[in-house]
Amino acid sequence: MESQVFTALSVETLPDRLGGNAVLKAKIGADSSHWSVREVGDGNLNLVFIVTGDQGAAIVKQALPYVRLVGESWPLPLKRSFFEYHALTRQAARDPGMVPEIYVFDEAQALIVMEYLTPHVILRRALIDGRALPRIGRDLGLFAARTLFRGSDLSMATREKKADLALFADNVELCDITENLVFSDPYFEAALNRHTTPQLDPIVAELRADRDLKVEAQRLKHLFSAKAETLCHGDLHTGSVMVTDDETRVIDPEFAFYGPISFDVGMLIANFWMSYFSQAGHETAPGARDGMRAYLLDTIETLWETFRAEFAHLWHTERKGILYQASLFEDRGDPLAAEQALAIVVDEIWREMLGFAGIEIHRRILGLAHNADFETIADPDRRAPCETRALKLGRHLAVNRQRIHSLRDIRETVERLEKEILA
Ligand code: SR1
Ligand code: MG
Repeated sequence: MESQVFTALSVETLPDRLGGNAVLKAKIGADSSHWSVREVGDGNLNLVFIVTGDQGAAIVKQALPYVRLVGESWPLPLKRSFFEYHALTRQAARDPGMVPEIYVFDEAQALIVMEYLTPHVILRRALIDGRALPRIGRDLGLFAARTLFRGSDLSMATREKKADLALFADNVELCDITENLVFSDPYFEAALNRHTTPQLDPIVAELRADRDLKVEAQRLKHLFSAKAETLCHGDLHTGSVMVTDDETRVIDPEFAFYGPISFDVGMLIANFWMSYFSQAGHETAPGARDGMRAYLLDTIETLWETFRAEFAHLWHTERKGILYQASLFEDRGDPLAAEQALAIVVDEIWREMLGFAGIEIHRRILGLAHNADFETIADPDRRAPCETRALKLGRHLAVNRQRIHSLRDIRETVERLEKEILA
């Protein structure tokens, strides 16, 4: 980049501004006068361009100094691009091939030039369209286990982990978004909240008066802010995953922070349950999406079982950090102690994960940042029952998480809710 002063790119200025970049030219073609540029950003925060040259294409993602969804009245620091870059490099090392390749990072311009994933589509969009992707449960379960285990004190050298913790501790403003938008705003009349009204008004009032729920939401916020266990993606939902039938890639880790292992897993699984409840709003005839519904619940089970199995595998093969040392367990001829500790750790992840999932469901229906699964159901009378069922599941998960023992139990609850006749 020619200038150190941040300037937002545009479709018109991008070829001139980046035309001198040797790495980009080598990737897509040296003659920038032949580049075509499209702005395709549909997220809440950033500019995203596809730049196509004579030899190929690349993505240029640039942070803006404010929240795009809201506008300049909500400033947001450009340094989120720095955290995204560093999170991507760590995820690439911890689960190779699962994140886009980075070509260029320009900190002053808050931009990352990266691999253009094609013919990939956003997973959320594919699920809305009723596409059953065969690999995602396994790929995402592996990604979660590998990145979360390998970013923690179970695996990392403690000096390296503490240095990384200090680096990501500065991602304050993005954590602040989650702390407010996810854990608090849904449970009171926050200014930017919205919901399907008047259809959801009664259940919204009920949830906001629910003492047990509010206490659980704050306990989970406490975990989010205090349990700096591993480097989390921080915004791992189905809009942060790109897919084909053969490949799964995870994008957009600008919310990366050191938090609970359970956080990413809970956020991700919540989005599959929301997809499940949204299917009734997308099917062309009652029951037409039954196959999709079964696929979504199966995918959740595959994802969790894969996560659990891979986490256990890494526990047995890569537990080189300061926690639960083999020198205390296996090396003393007591492998069962390591098994006992593993069972306790996984059980804790399970209970926390359920809580985070419940809260994520609530915030996508009651807060500022909704998701397309429900938003694309145009008729509010059709959307509201889908959202109501999801809200009920969210409450059940958050409040009863200490007493829920298996995904089979949750499957029964989900399928019962789906059949419930709502007043
Ligand atoms: C103001 S940002 C709203 C949401 O968009 C991001 O994708 C995160 O999910 C955040 O909570
Ligand atoms: Mg994002």
